[in-house]
Amino acid sequence: MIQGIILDLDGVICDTAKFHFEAWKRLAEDYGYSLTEADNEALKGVSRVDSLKFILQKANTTLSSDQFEIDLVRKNQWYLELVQEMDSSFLLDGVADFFEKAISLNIPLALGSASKNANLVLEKVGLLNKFNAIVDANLVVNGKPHPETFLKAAELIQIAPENCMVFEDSASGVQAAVSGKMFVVGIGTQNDLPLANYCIPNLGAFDFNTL
Ligand code: B16
Ligand code: MG
Repeated sequence: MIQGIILDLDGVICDTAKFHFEAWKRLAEDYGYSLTEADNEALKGVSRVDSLKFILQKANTTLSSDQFEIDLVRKNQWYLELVQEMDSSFLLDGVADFFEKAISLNIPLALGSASKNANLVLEKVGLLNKFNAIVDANLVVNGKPHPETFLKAAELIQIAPENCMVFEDSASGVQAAVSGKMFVVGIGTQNDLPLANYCIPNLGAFDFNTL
């Protein structure tokens, strides 16, 4: 029986994936590599450090550890410039109604994101005070696909993992929720997210009667 809901951020609540892509693409150009849409898909839900490692591998280049740190900061600064423009109009379809419905049903809500910028993004889109718990990359040691992010979120809302439903748009995030023994609703297609229990295009398509 589902008693708690855990939501991913980028790609589930708001379309920040396009901002991550823009910032990574700008950085990859410095390495002479043109980031592709397929790379963007692969980078969803992947931590900042692992994303840079992936891009360096694609670009067939390496960086000194100092330059690696510098480039992580450069990418994040470009990303944050784009985030500054955000407001509630950046919420994906159906998100506002989803929150209204879940809160009216008294279902505990947690965030489970791989981002270190989650609090800022939630504040920009006006959802920061709607969560019972927020777990982001600042609070965990092991990022997705490890289940720690979602297990920590379940612990904070005091719901057993098997009674949690996770909404997630990335393959690594779906894997994390499956490893945590949670029910996973994929945001996207079953083709991209074969391990999800089922998929819907956005939170607006979720039917609370199925809980
Ligand atoms: P940051 P999510 C993930 O967030 C993004 O999908 C991924 O593209 C990004 O690299 C990662 O957060 C780290 O983000 O650089 O802001 O710490 O989808 O798990 O909410
Ligand atoms: Mg995501």
